[in-house]
Amino acid sequence: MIKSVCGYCGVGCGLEFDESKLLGDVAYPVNEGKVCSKGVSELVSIQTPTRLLRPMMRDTIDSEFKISSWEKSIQNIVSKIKQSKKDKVGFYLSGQLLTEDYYIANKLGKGFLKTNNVDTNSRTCMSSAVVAYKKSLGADFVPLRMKDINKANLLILAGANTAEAHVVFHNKIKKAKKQGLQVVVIDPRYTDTAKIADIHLAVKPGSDIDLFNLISKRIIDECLVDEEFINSHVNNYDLLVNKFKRVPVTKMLKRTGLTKEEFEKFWLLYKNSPNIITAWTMGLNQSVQGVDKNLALINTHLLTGKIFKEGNGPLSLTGQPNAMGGREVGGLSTMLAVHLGFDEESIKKVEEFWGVKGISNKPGLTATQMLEANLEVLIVCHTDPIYHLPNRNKMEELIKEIPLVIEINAYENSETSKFAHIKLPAAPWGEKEGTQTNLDRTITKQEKLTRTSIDCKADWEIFQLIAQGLGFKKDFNFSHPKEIFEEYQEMTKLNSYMDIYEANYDELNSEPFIWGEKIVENKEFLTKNKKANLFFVENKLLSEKASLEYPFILLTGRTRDQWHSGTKTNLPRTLLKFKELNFCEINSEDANSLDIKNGDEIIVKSKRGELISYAQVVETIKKGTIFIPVSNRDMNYLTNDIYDKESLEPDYNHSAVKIEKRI
Ligand SMILES: Nc1nc2c(c(=O)[nH]1)N[C@H]1C(S)=C(S)[C@@H](COP(=O)(O)OP(=O)(O)OC[C@H]3O[C@@H](n4cnc5c(=O)[nH]c(N)nc54)[C@H](O)[C@@H]3O)O[C@H]1N2
Ligand SMILES: Nc1nc2c(c(=O)[nH]1)N[C@H]1C(S)=C(S)[C@@H](COP(=O)(O)OP(=O)(O)OC[C@H]3O[C@@H](n4cnc5c(=O)[nH]c(N)nc54)[C@H](O)[C@@H]3O)O[C@H]1N2
Ligand code: SF4
Ligand SMILES: [Mo]
Repeated sequence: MIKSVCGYCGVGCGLEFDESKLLGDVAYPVNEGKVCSKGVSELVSIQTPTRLLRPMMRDTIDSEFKISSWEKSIQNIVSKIKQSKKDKVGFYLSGQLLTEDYYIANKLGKGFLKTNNVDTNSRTCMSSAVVAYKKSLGADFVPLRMKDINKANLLILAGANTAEAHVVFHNKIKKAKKQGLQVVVIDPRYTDTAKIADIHLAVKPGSDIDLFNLISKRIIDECLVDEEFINSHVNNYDLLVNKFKRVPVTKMLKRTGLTKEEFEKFWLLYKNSPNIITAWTMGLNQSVQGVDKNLALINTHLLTGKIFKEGNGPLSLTGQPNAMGGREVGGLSTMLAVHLGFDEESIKKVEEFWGVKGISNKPGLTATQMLEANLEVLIVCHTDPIYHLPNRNKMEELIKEIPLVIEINAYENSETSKFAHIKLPAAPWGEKEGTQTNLDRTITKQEKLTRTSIDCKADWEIFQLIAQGLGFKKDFNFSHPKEIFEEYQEMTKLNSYMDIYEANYDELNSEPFIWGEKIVENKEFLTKNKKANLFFVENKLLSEKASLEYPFILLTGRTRDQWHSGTKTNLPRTLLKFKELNFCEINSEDANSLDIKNGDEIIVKSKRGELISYAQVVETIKKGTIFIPVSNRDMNYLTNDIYDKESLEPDYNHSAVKIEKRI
């Protein structure tokens, strides 16, 4: 029997591989044997005809791909990189890569090529949470664990649909409910998660800052502030209190769309709950004010001292399996490595560690900026930007201008592949090994369960080949992921609070390592003066507004059995098709007024583009709002490319659209 870990979502469930079957690992602390449909079918998806199995090349994106060799493909990439200015090379990575892949790509990009253009699709996902945690707590650090829900009295889920997106965690919530946990869901839709809630607050899209500010206001007004905690652990309290004296309470409540009664019922539960966890995901992060939404939420925990205390805290639910590991390595263009920034001291430490000189102190391009930066070479690995970036028509035009687009993928049918010149075949889950960190700092190991397909390579090996081609053989001479992990572990010693060097690679698949527990025990924030920061934020109403021409607000999100673009889950031979792939939820009153019936073919249009879908007439979504699942690969023809000014995360969730019945 081999133990491994699921490579889909941020929960990170332990799996056991027994006689060609995958089961949940009963002894594994994260999931105790539970697993969802995606986890158990990991192996099915590597046996599909849509795998990319050979390197492919073509001169222009209008010609056909031809099979190439590794040697020739790498040579082409290397010579183009050599001819290019280093700030015209971009590495577009993914929160689904393993830590070792990230480490090699980051070391090559920032350390040896001297370009900080190393970023990841986490930019479209968690970057608002990263920035907010850093601003308020001093570091990108999740201050509690999933199991804390067993000690909490109240769990607030804001813009998070755990029933579909963090399935095994959702199971744990249901179990904790039986022990008395109360659940509040804040979501414009009555989701499957809302069904288990004691209170569902169907807020208007984009109004979360108002709601969290209303909570903070009441905490202050009703003297529920933990003054002792504030005095010794929190900055900016007086400033915040002064600001809150003048907030327009009635207007704020009106913007949330909630009635006074709804808010008061929630407030009663809130103020009578000794231990509170607030968890959030894309409903807050993917916003033009994503960072502010996070800060408004974190404020409520700092004011009440409900943090660094069992059963309490602001819990960012990371989506991808190793977005956390990637962030720990430093795979964002706005950081250097191991949570260090681009200050002189950090650069010096990292230069010494890697034995290089001249690391740039300028933050690199974010994933959301790369296509607009006239790059000469773009290397995309384990992600599909043309599928996932907003305003797709514009992105398609931009990527066409890049002279060399390299795509490293385990499957051949991504949307980005339509714009690639070179495709390199990666070994997927099960054909390789390496480590990942789940959403609550648990470091685990994926195990190799079957032989690597003949011409495929692990992602780190591919980056290493490029590095070697560029002449950096001595520093990129790893023969096994364990060696990379151990070099990375050494590097974590450069950062005083990272204790990842204490983990033991060989044991990780059965005994995961939880890093940062000392920070929690010591209750020490990671800011300069060891105190957390409060920030006053206001809803600036920056999202696109519904208008007479485009009267609906579009929400997009997950369904339980599909994984994003579906290269691994939308397969003819699997059972992973319980829900339709292409539907559009619309409120029954809205549908009536447009004479749209269930199942009707519709065209959804925004100022930027359009797509075809099928109406699902429901009562579970707010009037004026529609929902399209991310399994509709065309969703981003509609979405707006405006970004949070600090995190550069897109405002995916709030684009104005109209609907026409297709005749
Ligand atoms: N409108 C809208 N847009 C969104 C979102 C939204 O909610 N709404 N969500 C955003 C978020 S949060 C995210 S995380 C992104 C996700 O968007 P993407 O990351 O683009 O989506 P995936 O389909 O997960 O892409 C993963 C790719 O990796 C490939 N792959 C699988 N295994 C391997 C492997 O082992 N190695 C390599 N090299 N490749 C492999 C898959 O075939 C696939 O093409 O989308 C973002 N875009
Ligand atoms: N099955 C499955 N699971 C996944 C994934 C997958 O592709 N498939 N992807 C993984 C990834 S990368 C991610 S990032 C996570 C995402 O995990 P979630 O964020 O939980 O998933 P979404 O479906 O995007 O849910 C966002 C919710 O926010 C709500 N929402 C939209 N606008 C607002 C708003 O203004 N305010 C509030 N309060 N709510 C709002 C939406 O209605 C939706 O229910 O899922 C992970 N898990
Ligand atoms: S909940 Fe997430 S980690 Fe667990 S089996 Fe499902 S997809 Fe995998
Ligand atoms: Mo994500």
